[in-house]
Amino acid sequence: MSMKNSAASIVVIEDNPEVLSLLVRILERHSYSVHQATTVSAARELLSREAWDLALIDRNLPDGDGIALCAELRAAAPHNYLMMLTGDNDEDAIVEAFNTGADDYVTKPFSSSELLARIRAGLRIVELQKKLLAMTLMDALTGLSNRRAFEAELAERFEIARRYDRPLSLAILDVDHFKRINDELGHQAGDDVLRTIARVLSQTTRQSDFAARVGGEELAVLLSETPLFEAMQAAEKIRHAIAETGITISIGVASMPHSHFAATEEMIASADAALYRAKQRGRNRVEIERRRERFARPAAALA
Ligand code: GH3
Ligand code: MG
Ligand code: MG
Ligand code: MG
Repeated sequence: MSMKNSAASIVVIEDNPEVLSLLVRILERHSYSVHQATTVSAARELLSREAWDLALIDRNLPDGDGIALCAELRAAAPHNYLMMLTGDNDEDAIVEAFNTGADDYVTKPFSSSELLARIRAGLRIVELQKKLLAMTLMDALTGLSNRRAFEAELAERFEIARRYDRPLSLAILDVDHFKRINDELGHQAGDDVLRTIARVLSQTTRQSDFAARVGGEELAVLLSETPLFEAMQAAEKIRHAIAETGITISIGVASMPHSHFAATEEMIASADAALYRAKQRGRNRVEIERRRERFARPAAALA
């Protein structure tokens, strides 16, 4: 999402047609993307459907109170900016609005230049919050997603794959003898290697794949709509592309519906076990999980 004025999305919730068209005109003239609703229920529907940054909310609406809507939106959209714009300038109403979730409160009649200045100030906060949120999901060294982002993404994709019975694969990558690289060339060179691997990984994976740095020298790729055989081919392509740079990695792959995983932890454990085998069998190779049946075999049969 762009941080520019031109792309900021503002929702105007106002039942008075004159006020509504005036607001829309002012905002559009300042290049905001504007959506409008004239009732609480239409606003609810619109705000859950559209991506938006800031809402301008009237108090007296035909089917409800804008302050109550404000409280509702605060819970659903903690990072968006909520501005009351109402003729009600009663002190108790103002305090109530702020207490239940409003970020600003402007009374009618309003000055359009002051309103626009308040909107710009509000959008600065929205921007900052977006940047902070992005930082909590990004790995600073490589620019890839971090472990926290990976866990959230895996949970979401795993749920979708299970619910709709779609294939999903997970590849876990680990740099071979990385300790040696650090010991012989220094920690800085080690960091450069990780950045190179991240770049190659981004270049060799699809837009719909999700790559992350999940540990010191461990990375993971989620491949949606990708069954085991295709995931192996993708992993082999990644392994080969990285080997071309002079460093090697080992990869473990787990896949559903090839295996039945009850939870994401099982899927990770399976890819980890495959990775461990890849290391044991000489490194610079891809190994797949052993198939997991829906029912575990008796312990004796495993020995
Ligand atoms: P293997 O092939 O079995 O994976 O051997 P390895 O040496 O890669 O594995 P090991 O787990 O023994 O060592 C991983 C090393 O990765 C340990 C640590 O020095 C290094 N490492 C972890 N995170 C970072 C990092 O952010 N930067 C750098 N430069 N090194 C890191
Ligand atoms: Mg009204
Ligand atoms: Mg490791
Ligand atoms: Mg390693």
